[in-house]
Amino acid sequence: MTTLTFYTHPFSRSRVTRWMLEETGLPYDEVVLDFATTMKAPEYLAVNPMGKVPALRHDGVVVTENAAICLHLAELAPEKGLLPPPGSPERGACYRWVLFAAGPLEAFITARRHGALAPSTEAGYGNEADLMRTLEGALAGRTHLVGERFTVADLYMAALLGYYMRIGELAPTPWFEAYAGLHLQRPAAQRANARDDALVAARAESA
Ligand SMILES: N[C@@H](CCC(=O)N[C@@H](CS)C(=O)NCC(=O)O)C(=O)O
Repeated sequence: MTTLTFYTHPFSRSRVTRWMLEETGLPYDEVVLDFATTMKAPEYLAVNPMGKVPALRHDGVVVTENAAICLHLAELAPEKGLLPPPGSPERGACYRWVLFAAGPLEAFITARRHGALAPSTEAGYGNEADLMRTLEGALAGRTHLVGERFTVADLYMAALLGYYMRIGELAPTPWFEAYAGLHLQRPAAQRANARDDALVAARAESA
């Protein structure tokens, strides 16, 4: 039997992983860590030497990197159709958008937030105008990034866009709001958020 252990913190990118776990319907154990303490302790550094969350242990093998974890989970539940068939052009497009969000988009927003943008020809993220044109071209008037159904690409992109709009790092254009708003209403997203919100509340009470 498959065993999945999810290492997490409710105020982190792990919320994206939890949403994905909930979409798959697979059972999982969770280990909730604290920043700076248990996340940097030898026990957890043996799981992820980066001392960061999320991480997923799958039958004794560790997968880190949110995008890799989400793609892997999509493969573990093929009946949910969260990834198009292996080798199909649509599968390639899914990889494209998950990695575009996890790579250029995240890196650009983090660099800009900290006032450290690199020259656009060197940086994998290029520049803001090109990034926004690419995103708007993919999302304007559409509800799905790939084909006509919800995939892991929509999960990853909607989670990121929703978060960046909430913290004021992305202007809430009508396309972005409609797209993220639609997918964030999915029952699995709501279950995931409810679990993380409960973890936050429990910590506030015990503090
Ligand atoms: N590239 C990693 C980034 C993970 C990451 O930076 N996680 C943050 C939380 S959102 C973290 O664990 N920070 C704690 C620390 O670095 O001490 C991924 O995409 O999973």
